[in-house]
Amino acid sequence: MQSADPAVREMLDEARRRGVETVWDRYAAQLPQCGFGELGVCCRNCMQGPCRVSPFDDGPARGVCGATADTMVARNLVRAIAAGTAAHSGHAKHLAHTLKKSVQGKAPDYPVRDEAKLRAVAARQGLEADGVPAAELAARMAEAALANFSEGEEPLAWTTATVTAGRVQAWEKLGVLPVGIDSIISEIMHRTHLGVDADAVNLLLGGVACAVADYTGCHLGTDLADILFGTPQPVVSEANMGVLKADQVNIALHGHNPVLSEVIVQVARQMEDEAKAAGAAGINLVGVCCTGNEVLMRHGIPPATHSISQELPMLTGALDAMVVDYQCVYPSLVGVAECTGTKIITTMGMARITGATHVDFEEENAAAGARQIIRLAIEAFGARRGRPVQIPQYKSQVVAGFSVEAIVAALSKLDAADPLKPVIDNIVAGNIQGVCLFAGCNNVKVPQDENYLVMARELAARDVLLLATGCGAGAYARHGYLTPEAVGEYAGPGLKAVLTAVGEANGLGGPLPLVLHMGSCVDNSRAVDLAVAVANRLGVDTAQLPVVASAPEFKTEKAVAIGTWAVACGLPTHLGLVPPVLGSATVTGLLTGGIKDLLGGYFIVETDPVKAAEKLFAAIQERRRGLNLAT
Ligand code: SF4
Ligand code: MSK
Repeated sequence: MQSADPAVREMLDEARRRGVETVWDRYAAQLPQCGFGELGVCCRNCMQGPCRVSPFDDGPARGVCGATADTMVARNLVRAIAAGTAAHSGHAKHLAHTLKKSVQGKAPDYPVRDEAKLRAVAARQGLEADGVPAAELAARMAEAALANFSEGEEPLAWTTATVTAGRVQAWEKLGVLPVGIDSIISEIMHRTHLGVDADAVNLLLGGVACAVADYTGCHLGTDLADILFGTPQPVVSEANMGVLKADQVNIALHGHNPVLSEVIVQVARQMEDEAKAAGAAGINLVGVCCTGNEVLMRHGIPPATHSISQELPMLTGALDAMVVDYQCVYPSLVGVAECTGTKIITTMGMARITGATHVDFEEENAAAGARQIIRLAIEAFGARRGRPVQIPQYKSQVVAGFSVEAIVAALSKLDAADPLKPVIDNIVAGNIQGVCLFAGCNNVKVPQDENYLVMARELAARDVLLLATGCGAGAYARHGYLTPEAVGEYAGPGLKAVLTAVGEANGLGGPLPLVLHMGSCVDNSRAVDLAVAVANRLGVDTAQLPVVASAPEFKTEKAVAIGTWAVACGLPTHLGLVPPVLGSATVTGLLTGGIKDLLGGYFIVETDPVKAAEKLFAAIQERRRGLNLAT
């Protein structure tokens, strides 16, 4: 099975029928993939290479410069963390510059939409806010945010203000508190250059420091997006390819950064008449990947698909345009679009694809750029009239929008004075055994969504509260797990009672959804906020909580960075694929064992989703015992 999603399977049949190549075909063409690469024991870090080290005793044990398998594996891993950090923090920096342009009057389409969040973040970051007008405070916020990127003398303000005191101490002791996001990325590139750091343990500690910077970038990304565009609140929508509408101009918003997609959402509403004049019934925006998550969370825009199936909505014949910003956008989209008539529109100068239509998007002229993009889609709609359309009739109800603010507001209906008390009481009583955050992507090496679904069912039945972000949340959206109905099907009695009590206190007449959708990849920071709030309320560190994380189908370097900072935050963190580290027993041993003594968190590598759920539940039980809670 290539995918657990029936809409994806239907479109894969269509792709085969029409001879359209997809990610699964290209993966098959790559097999067998390089064994050295899979083990992490190849190196191209200088022009004397590429070098590879034999994992057995039948070949060279060192690269030309003398680098061992340990050095190569560690260097490769921490370079991946640096790349992931560059991506997340590049996204955050983009938002900081947008906020700065907004307050300078250079970006009129970006008012501060959430002054309450602006003031809350200012208070947390120690910015003087009393009596300061919102515009002035936003200017200070943009500067304070940007100050996290260059190299300072102190640990990053956004790091130390958002985690427990215990984490700050643990990271300080290990020397992994970064003093600049860009500077640690740069340092990693330096120390992984030929002839610099050749000690695997030291390299990995550098990787942890960079991952802490990645966490910081993610948190900045979430905070700034909320300030500019609003903090998500629960929203009802639908998900899967059945959300496409044959008689409308269908536009997919794909990538990560909401800077462009937010304006497209606003402008599309104003251009309905133009679409109707072209013969369409209206404009239908849909999401793909994390840009899709951003607009789902804030506007209820329905996601069509995620990650590895991103090529397939085009096969319906109904997708007029796919507008992309950056990250996780497959260059293959252009080839598929040639067969289907979809316009692929790139929008960022640093992320172009040969053969795509490029509209250079600038915050200064955001609405005009959005109009230009939507007009291209309306033109494509005109060109597709008369062509056959096959939209898979699959879609699921979705309840999303669970920011921490929204969760606390929902809980406050049970206890207005102490909103976290109901959660804590239920964790103590064992009605909620623990919490699992599902993060990460789909990966073509795993049947799409399958690991997510199996693990959610296994853990929910054991009364584990489930949170999700990124394409993991997308998987749950498409399969109906973000619904109250899924609680009845899969939740254990304790979890069901808690979700029902909160739902009913909020007038829903039933439970909250089985899985709480917290947002995009950067919004994993929201889950940390929740864990930190609970830890602080209990007077413990996050490394003691019965909270675990899982990336069952991870793919990107960003996911490697997130997994590493989840471990740094003290969480047992599951990986559903084997990362390229097995070529070094030292690195493998440290990541899955030794690091626990240093950080509390550690990696659990398990490709079988049933066993993975068992191992995560065992980790939750261990934490419960540590807190003297009943197991
Ligand atoms: Fe080979 Fe060393 Fe150069 Fe890597 S850095 S390619 S191991 S010589
Ligand atoms: S989009 S990073 S495939 S979650 Fe955030 Fe999805 Fe992973 Fe990209």
